[in-house]
Amino acid sequence: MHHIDLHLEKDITEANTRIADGNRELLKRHGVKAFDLLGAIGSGKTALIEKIVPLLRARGLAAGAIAGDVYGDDDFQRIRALGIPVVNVNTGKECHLDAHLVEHALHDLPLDDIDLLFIENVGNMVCPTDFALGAEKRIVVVSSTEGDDVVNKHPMIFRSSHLGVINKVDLAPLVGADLDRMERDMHRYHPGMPVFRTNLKTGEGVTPLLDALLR
Ligand SMILES: Nc1nc2c(ncn2[C@@H]2O[C@H](COP(=O)(O)OP(=O)(O)O)[C@@H](O)[C@H]2O)c(=O)[nH]1
Ligand SMILES: [Mg+2]
Repeated sequence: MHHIDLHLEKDITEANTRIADGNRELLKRHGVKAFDLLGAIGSGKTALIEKIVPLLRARGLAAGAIAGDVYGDDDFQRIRALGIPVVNVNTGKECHLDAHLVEHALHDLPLDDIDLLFIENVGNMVCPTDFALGAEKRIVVVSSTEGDDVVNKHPMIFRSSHLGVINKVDLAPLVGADLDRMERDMHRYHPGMPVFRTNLKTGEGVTPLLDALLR
């Protein structure tokens, strides 16, 4: 990369970080705990929201969401069907959300009525890494069907996340994925990171993850 491109990139991420800090303060003022959901297309980010919201409700906690996608409102519709406040954000050509887009979405949400906010990022394991949104924690979701070498190929996203989810454990035998290898790779890139194994079709494994989110 050219010298000038590197400077431009640094300016953009620094401006983003300033806005993310503002988002973090806004969320804190309203008592909202926010999570940035990262992972490839189809890893199970929306399914995680679908399984977690009823469990939260049973504990008397209210959820909200921001659905980030390049185009369309498929995820937005699925999340809205859960009966929680949700805002759709289309990035157009960008492969990640940024703090500015999230700032706008936050203004359209009833923050005082929300305890936990899930920000579903655009499906991608590279682009979102450098763009903080102001969330308290990042959850990275991978699935067995992406191949058990998927973690090894994407060090940065695991270094910048706080919780790991290995999803589609039911399909691991069908695709021959070694889940232990995936977990080992996560811990190699991020020692000590809590890792949860889930089947988000059935909801298996979601309660321990939820307990970790609420800690
Ligand atoms: N068999 C199985 N399918 C799953 C599981 N989790 C998600 N899916 C399916 O995988 C597809 C992609 O899930 P989705 O939540 O939309 O992924 P996203 O793109 O990360 O939001 C959907 O058809 C889900 O029903 C799982 O644990 N097992
Ligand atoms: Mg989705």
